[in-house]
Amino acid sequence: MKFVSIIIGSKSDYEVMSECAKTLEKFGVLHELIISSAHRSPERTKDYIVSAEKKGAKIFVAAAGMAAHLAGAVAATTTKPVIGVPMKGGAMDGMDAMLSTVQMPSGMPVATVALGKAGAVNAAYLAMQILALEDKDLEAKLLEDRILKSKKVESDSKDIEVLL
Ligand code: RP5
Repeated sequence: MKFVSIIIGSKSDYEVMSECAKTLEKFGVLHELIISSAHRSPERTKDYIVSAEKKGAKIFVAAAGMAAHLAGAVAATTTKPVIGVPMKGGAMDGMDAMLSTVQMPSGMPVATVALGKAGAVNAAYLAMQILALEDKDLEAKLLEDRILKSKKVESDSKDIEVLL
């Protein structure tokens, strides 16, 4: 069983990160989601990653805010791809989380996506694009999704466009 593992640093990250889970569900991609923190529950985080890999986790999505070390801690524990989602909030409204997530040392990558809901959704898409390298059905679904997006741009424009 292959699946995407989503780890969120706090219950307060759930509303945003449920968008990641919903996007995976829309494409029929299995996922797990747990709360575990790099700071508040480091042992739980490490134990979960080891057990998730044994069960078939192919990609990890890690979301945290403020001094966001969760994605980096996940990357330290696995060689599977890690996608980091910085959460908005706190005194710096996510700038701290974005820099903490993206600025990994050489050789320890975290593919960092945008802050907030756009990042949550893009984490799901990026995870699926990686899985689609070896899954033709999923690749076809992603291509169909691109076509629908392109058609929506055209129909939205038709409603309001002004052309000479
Ligand atoms: C981070 O601190 C969490 O990922 C969350 O985004 C932020 C605030 O956590 P709570 O105080 O709301 O639990 O570790």
